[in-house]
Order: sequence, then C-alpha cells, then structure tokens
Amino acid sequence: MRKNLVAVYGTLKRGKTNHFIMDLMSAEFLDEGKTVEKYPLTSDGKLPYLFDKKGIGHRIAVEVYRVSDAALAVIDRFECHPKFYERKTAKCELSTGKIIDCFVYFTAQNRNDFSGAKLLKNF
Ligand code: PCA
Repeated sequence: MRKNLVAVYGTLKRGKTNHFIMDLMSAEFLDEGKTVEKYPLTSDGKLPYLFDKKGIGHRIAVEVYRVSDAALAVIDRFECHPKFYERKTAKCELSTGKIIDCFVYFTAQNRNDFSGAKLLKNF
C-alpha cells in the first residue's frame, strides 16, 4: 500500500538525475507544493543540501509523492538515511492550500554549515 507521503526537493524530482528511483518504486505523484516553514537550501552544483533550521532561507519547492513501505525503505537506502540525508517530517503546503506532514530528507546534522552559502528556493 502506498501510504507514506514524501516531499522531494532535489535529485528525486521530475527531470532530475535520481527521479528514476521514484518511477522504479511506483511512487504516485500527488502534487507540487512548498514547505510551510523556511529552511536553508544550498547546493554544491551536484547535490542539494537542506538544513533543518526553521525560519532561515526560503519556503522550499517540493514534489509530494505517495509511496509504499518498501519504496520508502529503498529510498532511505538510496539517500543513505540517516547518515548522509536524514529523513524527518516537515509540514508542506500543497497547491490546493492543504497542509500535510511529509517525510523530507534533510542533510544529516553533522553536515551543518551553510554560512556564507547562497540560499535557494529550489534545486
Ligand atoms: N534527494 C532527495 C534529498 C536530496 C536529494 O538530492 C530529494 O530529492 O528530496
């Protein structure tokens, strides 16, 4: 059953390098949206890094998918949760205005430096 809501902001989005994982795992696209809170999002050109520091930066553009438990487990491994990206919960606002809790892969706490970096709205 696809019962987990995942909001992706980086390489898992449509048209990005790792979106094939979402297709492979039969993720069901639900809607586009943005995080309710502002978060700092940076990029090294290849990968995005979203820091779990509410109130800094911008509301982040996301795509929300419904995925099965098996798909979530595969995406966790793929994103190296919890070592590299750590899956947490964040409130997201859908295009309809509806606010839902989604899983989001934040950068792990030990990669905690965004000072001086350009803060992005989307990747
Ligand atoms: N993949 C996940 C987290 C960062 C990344 O590149 C995503 O797209 O949300």
